Amino acid sequence: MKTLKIAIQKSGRLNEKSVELLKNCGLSFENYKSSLISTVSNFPLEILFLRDDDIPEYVQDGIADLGIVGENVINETEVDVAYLQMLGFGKCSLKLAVPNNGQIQSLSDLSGKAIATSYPNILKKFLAKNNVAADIRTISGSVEIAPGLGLSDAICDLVSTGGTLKSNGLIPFGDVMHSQAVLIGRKGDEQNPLIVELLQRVQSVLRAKETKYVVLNIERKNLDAIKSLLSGIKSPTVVPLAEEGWVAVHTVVAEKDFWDKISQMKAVGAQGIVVMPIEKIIL
Ligand code: PRT
Ligand code: ZN
Repeated sequence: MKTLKIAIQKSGRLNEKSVELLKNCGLSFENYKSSLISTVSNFPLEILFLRDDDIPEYVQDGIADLGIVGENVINETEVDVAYLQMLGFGKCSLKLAVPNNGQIQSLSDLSGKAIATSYPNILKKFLAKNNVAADIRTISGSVEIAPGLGLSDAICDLVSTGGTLKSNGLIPFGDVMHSQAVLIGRKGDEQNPLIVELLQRVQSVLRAKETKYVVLNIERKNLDAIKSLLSGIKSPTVVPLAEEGWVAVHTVVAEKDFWDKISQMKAVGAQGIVVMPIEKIIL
């Protein structure tokens, strides 16, 4: 079968998490900072290390079969690719931001104003949808300094913590889009058995991240109360303890409601609760 190629960011915000995800999928490869391509030794896959801006087109044009890239880049390059899996990292928002002098208060105040951005295509569509006729100034980096330099009245840029906006005297003003890293593929390729296999591995790693393995001790008489709290993969595993009348319960708990569940378990008599990370969950 033809060796797959996956394009990931060579260096930058998505590189480390992309490499980590592939390694967690059990793929063995060298990650030399200097190389542009790395061969996986235990799966028919080559990894191409590229600038993120090139990844969507490489996938669309078939130079790579798969790619990991931010949705913001996909939307900006206006390619037609298949979203195979949202990856939950690289989260940020593309936001409008204005100087904190109070002159621009609403979207309509942007009419006739200049907005600096590295995302002209996304911004153009957003402004058209909101009936705002503004002048888009495309700049390739350090967008946040544009108003201070007199280049623009507002900006449209990616924000994660908001620290960059703040330190440049800008206030966020409206969300243009939310973004996170996505695994993309070429449309029509979804049934390729190697892609199916790799996608299953990715999903098992993501699922495991969202859950914790929990072992607890409880008196057998309180077992039903614990069971009603749990919605594990199947019903929990129950193992008798050496002490008469007590059992150990093994289960998985979703990360998002983890602390609530632990308090509820304690309230019905759970003791000696041990929590462990899960590496993979294969359904
Ligand atoms: O060299 P290459 O072209 O591959 O990389 P790049 O410099 O274009 O991109 P890079 O590595 O900066 O970002 C890659 C991807 O990470 C982006 O396309 C987004 O999908 C995602 N991402 C997540 C972010 C941020 N968070 C982010 N905060 N990309 C950029 N930023 C910028 C932000 O604009 C600000 O200037 O980081 C700065 C700090 O942000 P605050 O809000 O935390 O201060
Ligand atoms: Zn880039």
